[in-house]
Amino acid sequence: MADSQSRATTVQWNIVDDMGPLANATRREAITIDQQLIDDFQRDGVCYVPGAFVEWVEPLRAGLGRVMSAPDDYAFTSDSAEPGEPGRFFDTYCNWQRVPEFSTFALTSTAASLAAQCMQSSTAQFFHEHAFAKESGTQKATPWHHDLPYYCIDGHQTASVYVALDDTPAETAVRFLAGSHRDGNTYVPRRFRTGSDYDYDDPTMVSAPTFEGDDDDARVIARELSAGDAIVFDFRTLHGTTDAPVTTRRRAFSTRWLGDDIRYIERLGVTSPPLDLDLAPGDRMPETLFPTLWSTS
Ligand SMILES: O=C(O)CCC(=O)C(=O)O
Repeated sequence: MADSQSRATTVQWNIVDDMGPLANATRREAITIDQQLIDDFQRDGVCYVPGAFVEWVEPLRAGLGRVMSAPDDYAFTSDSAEPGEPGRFFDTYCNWQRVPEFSTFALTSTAASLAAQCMQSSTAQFFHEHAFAKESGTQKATPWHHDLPYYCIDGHQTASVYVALDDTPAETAVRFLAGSHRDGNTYVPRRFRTGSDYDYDDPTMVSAPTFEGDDDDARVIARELSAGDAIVFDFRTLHGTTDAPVTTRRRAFSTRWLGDDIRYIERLGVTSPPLDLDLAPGDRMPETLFPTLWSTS
């Protein structure tokens, strides 16, 4: 998650009033994954699907490249390496309506089906996309965090489908704390730029732990990735990286999916994205903005 205040202005993210017609006009292929992967996801909060999106690597790189070269033309873009720090740590989200490669991925790839299976949900509703790039030389860690408390939603059936867009050694790949999705804690969102917690005045949240030099911690899962590999993880699973130097550019594209039990919640601080929705706690997220792209019923 980015620090949503790190760029003062942002273009409007929702430029299509109703995504329903596009969702209805497109078809998504199914993927059937081994029960073992679903068991991994349910137990650890994360599973790995090698080679799942190889054909999407080039288009997604192209889309991300345009956003990176003109960030002011896109919504919610951040550079989290401070001036003077080596490399570049860029992220951007909610641009799927502006970047055809991103919307085509959401609307036609197997990601919706993959997410639904991992969540064990009869539906997968698209929430948004989030893309990341660390350039060679970057030493900025991704701070340990989990995603759910950044969002105005709550529930148990969530999945991010994270596609590696470059071959990435385990040392600099995103890593996960196995089982943390079930630890019962809600962790205060953290700024990517400073690693500091948001100023949330929510007594139900606690500060996330960090895992420095975590290679000896058996609970930490970190794997080498090839471009096109997918990681699927629960919004509640703690994840982050060390500050090991990135030796070759590593980019990733993540889509966020909501399952059957997900409902709107009001948070006691700014959310990411900072949505301005006319909803009451307990409402379903509106289909016009967040279309259901997978349904087994
Ligand atoms: O790739 C990374 O370092 C961070 C990824 C992340 O935080 C996410 O997808 O939620």
